[in-house]
Amino acid sequence: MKLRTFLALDFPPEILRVLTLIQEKYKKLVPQAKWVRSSNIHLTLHFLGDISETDVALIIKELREPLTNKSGVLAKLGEPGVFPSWDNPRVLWLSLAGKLPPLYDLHNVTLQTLVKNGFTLVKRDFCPHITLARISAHKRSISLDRSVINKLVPGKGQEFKLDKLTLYTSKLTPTGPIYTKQHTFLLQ
Ligand code: 3AM
Repeated sequence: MKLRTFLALDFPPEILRVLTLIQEKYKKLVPQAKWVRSSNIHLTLHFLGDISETDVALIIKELREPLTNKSGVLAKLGEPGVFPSWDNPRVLWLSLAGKLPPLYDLHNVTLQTLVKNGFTLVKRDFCPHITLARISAHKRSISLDRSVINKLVPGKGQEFKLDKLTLYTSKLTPTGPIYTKQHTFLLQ
């Protein structure tokens, strides 16, 4: 059986609550969007696609050593953004702010381990983002006013630590994806 797999950083519960409040504010502006439920919010580092159970176990084994004593990421919530463009938004997200070099380091270290073990990854520049909502391609295209969306983000906010890196598998269902934690690596 193949497992749809990705590697992501988990947010502390207090930040998930802040993200839910931000989603509530946005809901009035973008009623047609599908909102990511708080238990499903994370920061994706790598999407591996469908891989075997043996490969899931191999990744957990191979990441253990490079992640030993790795620093977590001290971050703040950043600004809102969309993929692919404000004229045709499909994904509404928040960026991360703060001291981000450890985040890029984690991205690189995990990338090198995955590539060394023969995994194929989507070749995109790493654009760290927290997906808040998705607008289905079946829905009529809408345009979002960047300045209005920007106004709803609460100031700079508190600093928090991302110190849990989890290998997830994801089952797609008509009511949304079901994510299962396969293993969590604790960072310093
Ligand atoms: O919620 P985010 O954006 O952080 O977008 C998907 C999600 O990340 C991404 O993997 C995470 C868990 O589903 N994802 C899904 N399909 C993808 C693909 N084909 C993908 N990323 C790249 N390529």
